[in-house]
Amino acid sequence: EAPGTEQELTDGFHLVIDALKLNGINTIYNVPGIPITDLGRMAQAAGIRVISFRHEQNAGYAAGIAGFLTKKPGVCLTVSAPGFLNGLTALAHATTNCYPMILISGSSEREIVDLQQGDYEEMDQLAIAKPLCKAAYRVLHAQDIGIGLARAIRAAVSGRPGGVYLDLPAKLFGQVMNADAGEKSLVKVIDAAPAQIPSPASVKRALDVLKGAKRPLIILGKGAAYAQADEEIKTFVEKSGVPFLPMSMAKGLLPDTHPQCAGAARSTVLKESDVVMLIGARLNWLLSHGKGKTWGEAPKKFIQVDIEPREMDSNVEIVAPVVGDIGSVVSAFNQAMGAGWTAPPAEWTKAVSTKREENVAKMAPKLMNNKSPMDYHGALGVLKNVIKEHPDAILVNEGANTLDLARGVIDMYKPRKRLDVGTWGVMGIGMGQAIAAALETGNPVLAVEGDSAFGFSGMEVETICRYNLPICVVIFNNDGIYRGTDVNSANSDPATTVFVKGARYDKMMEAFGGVGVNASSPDELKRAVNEAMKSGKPTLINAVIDPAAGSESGRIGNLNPQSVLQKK
Ligand code: OXT
Ligand code: ADP
Ligand code: MG
Repeated sequence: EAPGTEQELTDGFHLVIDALKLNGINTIYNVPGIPITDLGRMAQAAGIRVISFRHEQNAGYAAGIAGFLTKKPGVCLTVSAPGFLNGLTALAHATTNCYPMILISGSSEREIVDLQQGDYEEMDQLAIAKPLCKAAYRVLHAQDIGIGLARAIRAAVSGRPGGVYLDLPAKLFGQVMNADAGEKSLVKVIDAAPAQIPSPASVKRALDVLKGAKRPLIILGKGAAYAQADEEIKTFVEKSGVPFLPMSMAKGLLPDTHPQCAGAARSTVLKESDVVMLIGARLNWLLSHGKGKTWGEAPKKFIQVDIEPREMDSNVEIVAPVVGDIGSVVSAFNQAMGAGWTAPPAEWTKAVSTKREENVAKMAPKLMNNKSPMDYHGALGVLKNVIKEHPDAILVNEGANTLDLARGVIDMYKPRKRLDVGTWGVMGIGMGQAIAAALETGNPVLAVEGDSAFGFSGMEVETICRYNLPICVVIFNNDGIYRGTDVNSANSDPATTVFVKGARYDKMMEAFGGVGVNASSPDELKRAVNEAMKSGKPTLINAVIDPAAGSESGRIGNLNPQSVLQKK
């Protein structure tokens, strides 16, 4: 070959990395291995943050919550078959929760997989992923990498956000092409999540229904938190004068201490309201499907704001559906309301605030108790003050009693600061979400974890130490699931819901160089958490909770099926 005629080349590895960077994706959550080890190395060398986890499910939960926090798809990268399946739970979770996420998985060669000839980690991953996510694509040729990633990004963030699977067979990475042609093949996605403007008629209809209400209620869901339309939402709620009820991950959109917040009067407002406006919240099990005892006798009219048209009438009739993105819809509300909006009847707003003050006052003394071992309220009283003093800290929360009681006790003050188990009530989101929250926001993280919940992702404390993240994990250690007191009288096996008594989870953190503390009283807990917030060092506090303090399934014990044969 004559000098000067050599072609500059690129390959599949570099095209994937260039395509990610072109679209502003600067973090990958992964577990390395064949065939994606070098992809991770090269991505890191190219300036992408590649965060390596100990299990793909945790990397996937990290990617999903990164999507929720940033409105950009969080990317999880896994190896074939088993790694893919480990990541798939998180992809399905992201889809269920409407978080934008892309699971990129290496895969085996099509020729062998399709003839089922037993390739290394053989599996028809695309077919398996398809029913569990919003969209699934495979790229077979290097020149299609740009388009493939563009489709994945757009599918993840446009309309109702969700999880997307992108299948990259091992052979693709080594495919070579001309570098210029490669660069030209990349696609920068323009306006990936276009504004979806509501029809003026739907806006008017919704406001007319709200205006006619005697006992109106606004329910804010995690879609409203996701939308990042914080100012518009605050303006709308305050202008309307309507009491608002935040779903758990919408807490803090307006402070829980806001005079219109009805969080502490939940059952009252659900029962007594006559018009309910849902903003980015679904009438699923968490809202008792919009009917039954929870919603009381009085007839209800529902207004629903959602980007997904098919969400309307999913459980009950929606008299005023408003389809659009929450930012556009709520600004349209604000404009259409004008100056002449009258607040709801004082009788109603007064009744709500009275109920709320009653409930808050009833809880207050419990939060001050100084028992040792602690009960939930004694321990949570301490953590409530920590968040009050550090309103920018992100609270990650999972468990049963640990989840339900922390949700009620710990007030949130700012949007998107409470991250929890979401729509499925899944255990295992803890460490993955804590890691992504710390990395994506730079804020300190307080992870409040049931001892069972923590076990699903506990090995990631090594990851927390490795990246030296400002995460303080508090384990509510009551020796088991719901309680540590169950006894099996049939044989010498422990009861199914109990763990080793008096376990010392703090030692796990010490094993990797972090700070471990055993706290058996509220005072000890307070000292340890304050120290962690001050130092920013990876910390794990084993908070010793009375094993008898919890109740079966926390606040949702009613969902357990009962055997008629069971002897009492
Ligand atoms: O109005 P009323 O009077 O009703 O009062 C309400 C509020 O007004 C009031 N309130 C307040 N009062 C005073 N002050 C303030 N600030 C205040 N705020 C509120 O309090 C009450 C209650 O309010 P709340 O909470 O808003 O209302 P409520 O009625 O509870 O709301 C209903 C729901 C449904 C919206 C709510 O309960 C909710 O969001 N629930 C989510 C529940 C959930 O998702 N749970 C997790 C799943 S449980 C189970 O499945 C578990 N597993 C199985 C498993 C899972 N999940 N995943 C996987 C992968 N494998 C297995 C397991 C293994 S939990 C679990 C482990 C459990 O053990 P741990 O050791 O981890 O945890 P511990 O239990 O601690 O041992
Ligand atoms: P929660 O559990 O807090 O009640 P859900 O996850 O049930 O919340 O509901 C979130 C809803 O928000 C979904 O129906 C989703 O389609 C919707 N949503 C998400 N993002 C937006 C957005 N930007 N604009 C409008 N609706 C949105
Ligand atoms: Mg427990």
